[in-house]
Amino acid sequence: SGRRVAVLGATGLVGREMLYTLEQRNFPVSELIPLASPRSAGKKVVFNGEEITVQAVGEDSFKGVDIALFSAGGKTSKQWAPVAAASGAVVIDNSSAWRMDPEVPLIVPEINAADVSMAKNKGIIANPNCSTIQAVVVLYPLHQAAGLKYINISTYQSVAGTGKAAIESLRDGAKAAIKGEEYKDDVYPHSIAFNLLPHIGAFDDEGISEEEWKMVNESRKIMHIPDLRVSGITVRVPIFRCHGESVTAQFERPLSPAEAREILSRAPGVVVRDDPKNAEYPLPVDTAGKDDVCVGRIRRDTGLDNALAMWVVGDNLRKGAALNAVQIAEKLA
Ligand code: A2P
Ligand code: 11C
Repeated sequence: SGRRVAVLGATGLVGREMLYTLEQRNFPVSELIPLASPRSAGKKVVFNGEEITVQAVGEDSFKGVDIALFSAGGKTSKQWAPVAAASGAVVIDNSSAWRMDPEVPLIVPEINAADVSMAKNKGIIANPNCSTIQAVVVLYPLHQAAGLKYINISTYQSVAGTGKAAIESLRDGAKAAIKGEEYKDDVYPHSIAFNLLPHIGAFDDEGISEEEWKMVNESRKIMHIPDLRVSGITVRVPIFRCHGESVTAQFERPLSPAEAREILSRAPGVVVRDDPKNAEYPLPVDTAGKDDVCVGRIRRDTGLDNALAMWVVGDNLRKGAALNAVQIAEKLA
């Protein structure tokens, strides 16, 4: 027994993390089929101690596949998810291509696992954006207690969210900057080393970025709060892995920091680290490689009624991508 699992994008940062997560959680895999672009055909990946050859994705790649995990970008997903679904596979797609399709469920298992039944229409389940996932995992239990009215989020996002090429950009850009040399970044519009880029995804005519719209639309869809007010800014920062978020949340009813801490200490997928006087708060270096989203600095918002402010750090490749996708697969299996 076990499932035939294809991973499209198996050579990428998230794809590799998907293989590792399947292994680590003992997902019942009878056959693993690593897929990528023709550039990677013939490369090897290691899964459960076995070397497996990467294949270029094609029309026949999904024959007999039960579950197809996709993380190869939106365009690739638009092209291949319908092919995989027509072959009988359930696609769990990490790109933004299908998330807002009303026939496609957008799942964070701790919040809306029941929505997977919607997948019967298209055979596609969408995995949310990394920065959305880590915010809603923390916000939803507080919503259940006090009713969310408004959220404002500023993100501090690592280069891992951009993919493997961006890891080199940060490393090479930092080396060049330390030597005082010019560096021409070919991933970002400016060098990311020792810099902050308030620019994630393309801007619309109002000057709002794609990543900022994902925070708005995906949060509403996952938590089933269609009229939730959401604002913020998304920023790329020069760290390799994990996203940080400054989150302000206003509620219908009063909620004290102590109550929020208590609720979050029982919330699935969340760990509270909140003793600022002893310099204890969520840090990317501690959260990298961890499953749980870490929240701390929980405090009264000094400007709004019935509002809390907090600091949230999550591993964007794990809960933000691969782990959440594998948790969805576990719900199916
Ligand atoms: P490849 O390594 O062959 O380019 P990352 O997000 O870390 O940059 O990784 C992106 C992943 O998506 C890689 O596995 C990459 O494969 C894959 N990919 C990118 N474009 C395509 C495509 N057109 N068809 C199939 N896989 C693709
Ligand atoms: C980033 N959040 O950190 C993006 C990466 O919609 O899945 C993921 C883009 C997406 O750049």
